[in-house]
Amino acid sequence: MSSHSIDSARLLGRIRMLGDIGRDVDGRLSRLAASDAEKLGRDQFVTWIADAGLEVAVDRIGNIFGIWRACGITDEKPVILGSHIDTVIDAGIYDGCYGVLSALEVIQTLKEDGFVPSRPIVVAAFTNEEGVRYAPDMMGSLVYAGGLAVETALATVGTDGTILGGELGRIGYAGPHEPGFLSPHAYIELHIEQGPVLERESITIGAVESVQGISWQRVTVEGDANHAGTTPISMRRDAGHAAARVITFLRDRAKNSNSPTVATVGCISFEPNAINVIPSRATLTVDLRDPDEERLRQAEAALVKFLDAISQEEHVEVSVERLARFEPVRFDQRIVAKIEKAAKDRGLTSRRMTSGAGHDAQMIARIAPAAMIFVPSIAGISHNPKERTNDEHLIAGVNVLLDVVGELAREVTW
Ligand code: HGY
Ligand code: MN
Ligand code: MN
Repeated sequence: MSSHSIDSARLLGRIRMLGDIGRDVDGRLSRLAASDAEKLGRDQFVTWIADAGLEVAVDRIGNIFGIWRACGITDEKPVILGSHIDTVIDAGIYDGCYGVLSALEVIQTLKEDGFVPSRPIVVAAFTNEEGVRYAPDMMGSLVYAGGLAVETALATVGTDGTILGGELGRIGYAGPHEPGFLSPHAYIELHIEQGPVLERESITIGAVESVQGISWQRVTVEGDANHAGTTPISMRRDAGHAAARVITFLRDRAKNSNSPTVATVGCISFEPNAINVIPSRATLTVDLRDPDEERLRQAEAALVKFLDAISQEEHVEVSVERLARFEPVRFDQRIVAKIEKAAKDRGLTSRRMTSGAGHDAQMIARIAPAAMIFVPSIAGISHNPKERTNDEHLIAGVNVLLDVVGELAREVTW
């Protein structure tokens, strides 16, 4: 257990302060990637890392890094810790931001306490983890890990018709560094669980050993607009009704699957979207997830089959666009064990678990040993302004992060 201890008031104050940055006129927190609201959050984070005496670096996809090269160490691979500060729409204040600000707090504490690492220690805030404005999600870390060409990512068209590269340039975060310019010795991410498991089992620390697979698609159903009053049901090519059948099919299949498969239709729109016009077009997003790759493939295949059937029965055309596809990821068991030991040394309960949510760690795991630390979410709520974690758990998580990072940063390359 480290002899250092973080400045809890500084950390909790920053979480709350960042949580107030970028709210809309209704007070909702919607700091979407590369938006004006997110620029305000980015600027505040850069100020904090610069004030902490870290070297600020931004790469071409807008990932922000605060680099501590103690004693001028440059040739050793760094320990990188971080997460993201972009949010979903009407978000809570902990998702991503807790991990980034805790990472900064750990580095600042170690630096202030005169800790002497054998390698640089770096805080990272990855661009567009949420994928709400530009798909796929975890985009900045995916590009950083070499899973998506930076030019392709920069050319991504957003749900609002903007181009990511143009937006990053407009907000001043189209940085000079090539993604991947720092090759990590290890990567570790602290995050709220965003689900009900830890709270339900009264466990404080999640030693996350894997992340489930994710499949995102956009489905477009084309029918015929027609009069809501004069058109007999038998003559309709109703894109809205066909879309509704897709939603209930996905939910019923997941519910009856006796497996952890989950399915969500988070976005839907009708055209022309008028009360007395049969929808000519319905556009919906499908988010399928499963910890098992084979079951995830089966879920995708079942959807294809259902869409074929729907197009026959409802006399509509259906097209599908792939938005994201990530297989399940296993983290580095050596680091997971360090997390469990750090929790135990601090007298904290812990359990191994799979992450239901996607995270930047699953991308960085492609290029370095990586793992995650979870703390409980009250009532398992997240992606919702009611997202909460109590201060005692927030601090417990950062202390475990501090201990694990202290160990990883002392490791010499053998
Ligand atoms: O979609 C996710 O799981 C993450 O919040 N981007
Ligand atoms: Mn997150
Ligand atoms: Mn999220």
